[in-house]
Amino acid sequence: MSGFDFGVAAGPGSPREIAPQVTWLPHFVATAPLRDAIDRIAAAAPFRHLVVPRGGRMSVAMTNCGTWGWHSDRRGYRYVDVDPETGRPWPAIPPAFLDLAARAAAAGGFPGYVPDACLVNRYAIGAQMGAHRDYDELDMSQPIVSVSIGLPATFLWYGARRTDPPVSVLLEDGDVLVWGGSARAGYHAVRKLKAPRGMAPVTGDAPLRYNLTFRRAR
Ligand code: MD3
Ligand code: FE
Repeated sequence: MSGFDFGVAAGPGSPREIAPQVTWLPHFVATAPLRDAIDRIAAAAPFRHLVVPRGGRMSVAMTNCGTWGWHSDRRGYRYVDVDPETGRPWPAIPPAFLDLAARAAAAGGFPGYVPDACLVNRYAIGAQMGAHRDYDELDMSQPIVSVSIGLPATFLWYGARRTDPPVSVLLEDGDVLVWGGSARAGYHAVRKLKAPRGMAPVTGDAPLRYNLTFRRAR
């Protein structure tokens, strides 16, 4: 099935190139402040399940912050500067997010990163993202920075062909991935989110995973 497995967590502060120009930064950031910021974003631009052009509803709920927000409906995929749900511009990217994205991009070999879009994905138990490529952005030389928050999920990296055996990475709370260059147009997917087991829900936290995906859309 998988070409390689990186299921065992590396220690914090040990960047690892899991494929050419795909850098994994395990436990790069403390996520409690990020969760609070996500709650504020969602208060202004609620999470919603977008419809894909063929009519299906995505299992992942999404919202955005930034000048541009990713949107999908029957007409296609695109970036929009007004939230079609609220009729208002998307909330601004919080300064702490911009700082995090720039520090992570630099650690992955892309200094001077200034994203103008941040897609916020929310996975409940059972949600998944099928194999796809992201190419709605104008300048594909700009990297993407992804920040995982909450429950762990298995991320699959296929690379140039979706039929190749994927590299599998268990993304945990605080992990960051940076993609650029040759990896920017690669196929990737997220496996169906599993319910946590073996521990009582003492924290009162909802069983969710969030992913911040920073992009340069324009
Ligand atoms: C590699 N999100 O929103 S983030 C997405 O965990 C998406 O929610 C996943 O794929 C998630 O499009 C994975 C990592 C990611 C995002 C965009 C990429 C990896 C990428 C674009 C090109 C190459
Ligand atoms: Fe993607």
